[in-house]
Amino acid sequence: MVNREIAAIFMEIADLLDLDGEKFKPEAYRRVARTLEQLPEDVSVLARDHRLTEIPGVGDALAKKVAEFIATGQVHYLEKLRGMHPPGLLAIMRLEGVGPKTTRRFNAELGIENVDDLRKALEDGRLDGLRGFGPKKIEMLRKAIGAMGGNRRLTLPVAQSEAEAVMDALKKAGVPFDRLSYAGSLRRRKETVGDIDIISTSSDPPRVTEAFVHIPQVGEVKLHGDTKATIITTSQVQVDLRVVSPEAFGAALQYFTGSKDHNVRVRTIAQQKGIKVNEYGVTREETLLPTFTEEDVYAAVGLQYIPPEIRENNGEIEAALEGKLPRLLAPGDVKGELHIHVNPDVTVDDLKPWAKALREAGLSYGGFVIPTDGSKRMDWQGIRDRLPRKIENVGILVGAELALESGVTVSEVPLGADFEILRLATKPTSEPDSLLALLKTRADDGPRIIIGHLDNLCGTEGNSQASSVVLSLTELASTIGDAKEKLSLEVAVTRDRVALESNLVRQAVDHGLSLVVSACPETSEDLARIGLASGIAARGWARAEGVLNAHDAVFWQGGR
Ligand code: DGT
Ligand code: CA
Ligand code: CA
Repeated sequence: MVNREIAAIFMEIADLLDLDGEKFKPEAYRRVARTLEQLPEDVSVLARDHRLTEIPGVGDALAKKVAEFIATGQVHYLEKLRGMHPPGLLAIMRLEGVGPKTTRRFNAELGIENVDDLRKALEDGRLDGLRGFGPKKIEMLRKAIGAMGGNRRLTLPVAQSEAEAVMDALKKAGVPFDRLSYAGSLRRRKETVGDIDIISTSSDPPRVTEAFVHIPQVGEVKLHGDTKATIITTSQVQVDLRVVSPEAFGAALQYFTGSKDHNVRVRTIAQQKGIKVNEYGVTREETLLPTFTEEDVYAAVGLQYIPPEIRENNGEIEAALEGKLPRLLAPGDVKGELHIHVNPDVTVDDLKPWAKALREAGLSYGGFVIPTDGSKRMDWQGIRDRLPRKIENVGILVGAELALESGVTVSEVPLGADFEILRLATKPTSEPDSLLALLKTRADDGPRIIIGHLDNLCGTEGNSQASSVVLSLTELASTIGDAKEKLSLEVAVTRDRVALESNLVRQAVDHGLSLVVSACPETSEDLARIGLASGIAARGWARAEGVLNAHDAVFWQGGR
């Protein structure tokens, strides 16, 4: 769905118009952008049916731009606006406490074109004499720049969409390469990512790096060589690119996927066998062996293939040496999404576009969840009976979502719903014991329970923040006993965050608790994030067997 892409374009147009000092236009673009982000319908369908102007806030002029993007993948107006300003100015304008006016002044009075220029001007004291720039304002600026540079890490979903955008741009640049993959912590599906690493193969590496430093996302070029390059994008994300020959792709991908600790172990094991492993390949008896794939690397060292998600030197090497690695959950194992929010008055027509999107995402059922605060009795059976069990072969489940904001006094169980999501939104004020008792009662009497937002409650056992830990997974698993068969923990990746960290996932897996992986989608496009959620689960060594929505719905739905 292109809605999100067009929304991003309108947001950028709004920012650029702000920079021009336009008064009302920017807000008009932003409003439409927000509408587009929430719109359940695909705008390309609306464009085809000449219904674009039915979107609130969209007149002929905006409709034309939407249609232009759908037809050409570009909006000329945006290109024109971009051409009128140095590309680094937007990043300055987005700094805390800096608006369009100040940005224009930096540019006009001091010739500042990007954040780096601004940093230097601060260091040189060139801002000190500037009208309206007292020590307080300068300190604020220093902080804002400090917060964006250096140790800022991205969350996994944000890094993934940055990487996809960069790789798409590179593909569109029309240079000769055949393989293109991200590596590093992003490929390991780490919850936070420092920088993005990309590996590609080509018969003409300099042409690839040349194209790379000219993609539209480039804010700054840090390094530009024949086989490697580093850019900082306009949204301040570092991207490293390496170009290697096809017969070195496996070794390079393995090396740059890391982790460093994992690589050190692999190399040591290789050395003991008289084999050398590095980013250029595998060398045995002075001969460089081709490694077209990572499988070639692990096979040469005598290790079972190890999936990227668990390459952390956390037991995976030992298991692989013995050939005892479990088959971990893969994105293709997931059969349903169980966390799609709807209103209590949801109709079949509301569900139809979702059924289509689920099918197109390769899923066979969807869980439609109605949030409640437990204060009002809801006719769950009535809602269930009102909606079909299937729409064109896609299973329709109805879920009740209860947010336990404070205290755990809710006794009502949502009989009639297919499942319940208990969102432990904030730390309950009551004791862990009563929370466990509540879970047990609900698991005994009600439908299957999925616990969301567990991070607020649990911590890694023995960690330094133990005082903030309300309950441990060990306690949870042992206290609820057999009821744990009807309880699953949600591993969710939303637009900007990961809701159950993989170290907790691994504890849950060790305790025999089952999981649910979810993208918490707001639009059909968001369903792609299930791949990230399943990556986090795999990082916690989850197998398909232990993931509820990697099973057909009938497997677990009947048991209430
Ligand atoms: P990040 O970016 O901080 O989230 O973490 P990574 O793991 O992506 O780290 P990065 O980008 O510094 O390097 C990518 C991979 O390259 C890393 O996982 C392993 C490999 N690598 C980088 N530097 C070294 C090194 O000094 N020794 C070894 N063995 N591997 C390295
Ligand atoms: Ca990295
Ligand atoms: Ca890197």
